[in-house]
Order: sequence, then C-alpha cells, then structure tokens
Amino acid sequence: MQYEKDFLKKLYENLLDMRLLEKKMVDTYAQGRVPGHVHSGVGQEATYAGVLTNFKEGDYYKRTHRVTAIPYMMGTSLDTFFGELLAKKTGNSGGRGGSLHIGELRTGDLGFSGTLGCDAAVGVGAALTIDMEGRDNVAFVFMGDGTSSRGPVYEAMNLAAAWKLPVLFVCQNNQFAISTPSSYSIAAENAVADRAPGYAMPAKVVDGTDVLAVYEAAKELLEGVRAGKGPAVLECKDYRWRGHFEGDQCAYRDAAVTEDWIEHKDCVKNFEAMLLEQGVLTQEEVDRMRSDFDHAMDEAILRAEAAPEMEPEEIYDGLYV
Ligand SMILES: Cc1ncc(C[n+]2csc(CCOP(=O)(O)OP(=O)(O)O)c2C)c(N)n1
Ligand SMILES: [Mg+2]
Repeated sequence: MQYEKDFLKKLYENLLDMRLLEKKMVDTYAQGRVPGHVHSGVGQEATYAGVLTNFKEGDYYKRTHRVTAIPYMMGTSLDTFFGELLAKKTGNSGGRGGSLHIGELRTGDLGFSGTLGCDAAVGVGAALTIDMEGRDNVAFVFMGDGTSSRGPVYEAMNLAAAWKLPVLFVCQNNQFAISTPSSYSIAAENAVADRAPGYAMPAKVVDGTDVLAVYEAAKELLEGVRAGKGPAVLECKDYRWRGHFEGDQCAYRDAAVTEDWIEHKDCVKNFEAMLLEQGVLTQEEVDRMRSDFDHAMDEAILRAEAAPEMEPEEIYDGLYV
C-alpha cells in the first residue's frame, strides 16, 4: 500500500499528540492539579487515530471513557481541553463534566454517557438521522470489550442491522473491564466481531496497535457502510498499559504481560521507527514535534489554571428542563 508522505506525517503527528496528551493528563493528575479522576488510554491511541482518520465532514462519533485525547485530534482546542479537565469556565461545558466529557458536537462528538453501553443507541439514532437525510455520512460507535456485553449494545446493533443504518461499531478490546479479563466474561475469542454474523454484519479483527492496519480495515468496512449496505464491526486488539483509573495497582493481572505489550506493541514507537526507516520523518522532526507540542500543552495548562471557575448561580445553565 502506497501512501502520500504528508498523509503519513499527519497520521504520526495525530498519534504522537494523543500519546503526549494522555501522558500529560496522567502527570498533571499525579501532581494533584486535576479535580475528579482520569482513565488513561496510553498505549491504545492507534485505534481512535486509525479509525477516525476516515472521518468525513458530517460524520458523528461516540467515544468511550478511554483515550481522552481524541477530542483534540478531532478539533477541540487545547484551551478547551484543559479548561474542561481542570473544571474551569473555559472548558466545553464550563468544567461541569471533566475528563469524561471533553468534546464538542461541532467536531462530530455526540458526547459520552457514564452508563456504558447505552451510548450505542445514541450513535444509531444519529445514523438514522443521516439515513433519513440521505447523506453518505456514518456514525462511529466505539465501545470497550466489557461494554460490548451489555444489552443496550445488542439492541443498538440489531436495529442498525435491520434498518441498514450507516454505523461502524468499533470495539477497543484491551482484554479487561476494570479487573475482569474478557476471557472470564466473554465466551467468544473476539468480543464483538464473532457476534457480528448474528446481526448479518461484516466484521474485521485487527491489531489495534498498528495504526495503518486499523486505518485500512476501517476504510474497507466503511466503503460498504457509506454505500448504504448497513453497519459493520471492527474489533481492535490492544492492551491497557496503566490501571483502569490512576491509582489502580493492577493486582489482578501479570505485570510481565503488561511490560511485554509496552516493550513490543507500542503503537507510537513502532510507527515512528517505520517512518524513520522509510525516510518519511527525520529524528530532528520527531524531536521538534514532541517539544513543540509539550510546550503548547504546558502553556495551555497554565492558562487553564489561571482561568475562572464557574459561578454557583451558573450551574443550571444549559439544562433542557
Ligand atoms: C452500565 C455500567 N456498568 C458499570 C460501569 C462501571 N464501569 C466503568 S468503566 C468499566 C469497565 C468497562 O470496560 P471496557 O468496556 O472493556 O472498557 P475499558 O475500561 O477497558 O476501556 C465499568 C464496569 C459503568 N460505567 N456503566
Ligand atoms: Mg476493556
């Protein structure tokens, strides 16, 4: 497969920025500067980066609680990002939502519900809108392996399939739901892909740490989805490097396995090595990208810390009822 140099560079930059942003979030939290909590998606950035590189104007996406950095790749500014993370007025919901609710509808983000799985129906609803308006857009519905076993997900998948709605269901299978290994709670080897035939949906399973493989697999499935052939499933296999939340000691899993994933399946390191070897990037460019973005994040954090908090009387602003 041949790619334009600029395409590869942009993909790398998105992946790198997400990694640096996930790490920055963790570090800032560890310094006691983040109210609330964070779920780190360090090590799992390639699923979102690869899939959403296929995003077109007018598409929608439903993300999950993991890989918080995705709204930045989709167009949310660092000021809005850190404003929300640090519970400041400059955040997209004035700091009401925190890490789980960073994102803006204008970028296609349909928001996040803490009641995992129910979100899938919202994504299918957006796909119904697209279908009724006769557009060639799609709704991307992301979910974890644990979430994939919830009833609302089955209902959403069934309706999407029965009505041939334009949805790409993406499972980010990191093999755990908090402390429960998927091998304990799911009989199928592939949490969502193996269930797809039950809904008459095409499915692919891909190495979720290989950003180009994820991009390609999503692209192929999307050809049918955008053409009106109905929904499809993409299952991306990866691993959660850190705890479910910051502070989780991970006593339920083998640290050596985690180390092995970090050593051999680092989506950023592996893609970077390939691009350096192919001469698409130079080490100087990589170093500059890293330091420029690090600086931009630090500046944005300082601005967020200096920003005002919401006034108590503003707490009900924005409610429908
Ligand atoms: C309906 C529901 N049940 C339980 C929870 C608590 N909870 C939050 S995250 C999580 C694990 C989800 O696992 P998975 O879907 O695999 O996503 P991951 O955390 O691995 O990215 C659980 C059980 C919740 N938020 N919603
Ligand atoms: Mg999981």
